Amino acid sequence: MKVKTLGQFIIEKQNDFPFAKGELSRLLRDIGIAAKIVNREVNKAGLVEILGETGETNVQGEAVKKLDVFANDQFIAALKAGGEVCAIASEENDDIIPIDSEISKNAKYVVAIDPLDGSSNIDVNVSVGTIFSIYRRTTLSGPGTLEDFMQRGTEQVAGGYIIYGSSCMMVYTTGKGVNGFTLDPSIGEFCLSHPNMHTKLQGTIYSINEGNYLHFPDGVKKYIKYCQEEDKATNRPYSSRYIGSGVADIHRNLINGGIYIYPTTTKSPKGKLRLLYECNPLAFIIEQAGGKATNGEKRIMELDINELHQRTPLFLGSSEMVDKAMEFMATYSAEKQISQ
Ligand code: P6P
Repeated sequence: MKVKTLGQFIIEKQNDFPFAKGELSRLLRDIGIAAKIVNREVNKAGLVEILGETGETNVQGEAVKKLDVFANDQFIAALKAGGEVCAIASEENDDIIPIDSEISKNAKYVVAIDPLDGSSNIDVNVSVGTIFSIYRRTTLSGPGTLEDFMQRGTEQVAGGYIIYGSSCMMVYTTGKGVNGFTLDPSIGEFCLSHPNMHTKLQGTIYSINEGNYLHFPDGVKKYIKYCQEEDKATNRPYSSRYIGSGVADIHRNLINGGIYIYPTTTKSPKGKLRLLYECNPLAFIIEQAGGKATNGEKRIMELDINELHQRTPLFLGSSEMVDKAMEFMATYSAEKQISQ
């Protein structure tokens, strides 16, 4: 099969956007460059100098791993150097990073990013990922502001993730389907390997941290029991697969079918995953691939956002599985839902 690189694909698809003058193309290319640099270090994570913790904690109160900091620095540097964004929001930074440079003075976009999701898995060699979301700025000029990020997921220009696993893949959408690119280290290029990705309407995998079972909403408890029932006609019991790295679980479910659920728990009464730079981009991708993403009641991409690190429950994956989980939530947990 003729190899098509990410760069060639982006230029080819640029015609999907008649008014595009190449800024988004360059922005996606900048993200790809940072991803290759991060992948190189993730692959060397077994070496002492970048393992272990910095001793700091991030805004989420989580121990920050050196590779977290490295990945954050790489994406911020690449986005600043590319000149296409006027501000960045990162899981690793309490506040937004306004960009006020000569080359970015006409920047039209802002990027929200989780530079290394699942980083607690770094030291045990489990796949980790980067998740990113791109919006058009809503403010008129100058460095971007918090307001530029307070947009619903439906306003996203692009959403994507990079998974640093058995191979390094970049998967993204600009609203015209989902495409996956695998890094070919021999040429240092992401090459189109999964064109026009679609998830199955129905899968047989459910991904959830059942250690929190006691504190799940009743609807989630009932759905888990439904997944575990014997019923050949509906291929149950399903398989439970939970890696603890959301990008890895969601990527597997995107390809094989399945549902990922991170509901409310006592430790995370509003859910654990963040709306801006995890749930919205992942929801954009899964919807474009024929799946669904809700907070247990409402479509993720229609939730109002009013704080940078806002959390939400997440039910994401094959549409018939999300529908079934929603049925149980409506029947058993409606009154407890965090409605927005
Ligand atoms: P728990 C990683 O921290 C993350 O945000 C997701 O990638 C992952 O699925 C989840 O949290 C793991 O959380 O509480 O099950 O360890």
